[in-house]
Amino acid sequence: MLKNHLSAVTWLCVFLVAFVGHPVWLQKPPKRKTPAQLKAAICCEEMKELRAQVANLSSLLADLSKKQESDWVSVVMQVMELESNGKRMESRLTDAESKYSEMNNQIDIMQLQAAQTITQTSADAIYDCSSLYQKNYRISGVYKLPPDEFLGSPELEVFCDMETAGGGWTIIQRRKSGLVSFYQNWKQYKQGFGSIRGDFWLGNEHIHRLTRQPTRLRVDMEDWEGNMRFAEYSHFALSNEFNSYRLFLGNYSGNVGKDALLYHNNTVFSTKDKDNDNCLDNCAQLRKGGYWYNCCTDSNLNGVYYRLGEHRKHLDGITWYGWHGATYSLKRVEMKIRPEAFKP
Ligand SMILES: [Ca+2]
Repeated sequence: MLKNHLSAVTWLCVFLVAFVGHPVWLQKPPKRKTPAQLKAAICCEEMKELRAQVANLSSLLADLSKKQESDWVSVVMQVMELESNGKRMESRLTDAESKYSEMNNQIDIMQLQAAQTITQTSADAIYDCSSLYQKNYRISGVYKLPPDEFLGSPELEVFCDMETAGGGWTIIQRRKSGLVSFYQNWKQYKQGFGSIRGDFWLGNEHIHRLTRQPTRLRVDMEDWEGNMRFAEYSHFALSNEFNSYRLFLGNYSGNVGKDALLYHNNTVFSTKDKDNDNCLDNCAQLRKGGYWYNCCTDSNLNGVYYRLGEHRKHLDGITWYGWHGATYSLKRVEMKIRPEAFKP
């Protein structure tokens, strides 16, 4: 019985101790969280925060990825554009290159043409009838030679014989009609006179200029019976006026008998107003012409034109002593020149 009693007391004590020691038990327990609970709460908040952050990040990532995507697209677009620009540039470059090459080609052609022009001006310039012949002018007649800029001489009208002995002859004297007097003064003989299609003297100044290059002379003659003869000289030149248009002749060839110009070789020109001959007489006045008088003549190609029947009276006719003698005046004479180097 005691044992039960003790046990009851013990329980009572425990109860009391517990009750006194912990009066709070009787109170309403405060809403305090345990550390674990706190920890859990903090975690949750952190989690929430983290989740929010993750969500934010995800959205950012999505944004970013969207942006990246759009950026990528724009990059791709830009690359494509660049590529097409590159292609365009390349094609422009090709165009430019082809244009450049075309221009270069044109420049080459122009340079070639310029070179050819220079060659033409030096080699193919028109000096006389032989130049015209080489340029395929093959019909005898009147031509105009361009002015000589070097000498300052004007344009010159000439008559070209493109047929006789290969052609290319510039005629310096003609007697055929008798309509022009050859009894002229120094000045007239210097500059020339007469009619280019009829009787004329080309002019000592022009003849001098034309014979600055090695030149041949040919004299074609016809008598009143219709016989034709010629004399040719492998070299022919006239000095300048200061040297009184002195005559220089090379080797004779031809079919007109005796060479009747040899006697006049190395003599100077005389006219009625300028006696440069080798005689006490005035040969020009005696022979009524202008010529390279010696003392006085073995030929007188610039003498007086006499028609058939008149020519035996005087010694001043158009004579070639080696053929018909001193008193026979010829019907027709032509003196013509061309370069020694001319090849028909
Ligand atoms: Ca004299």
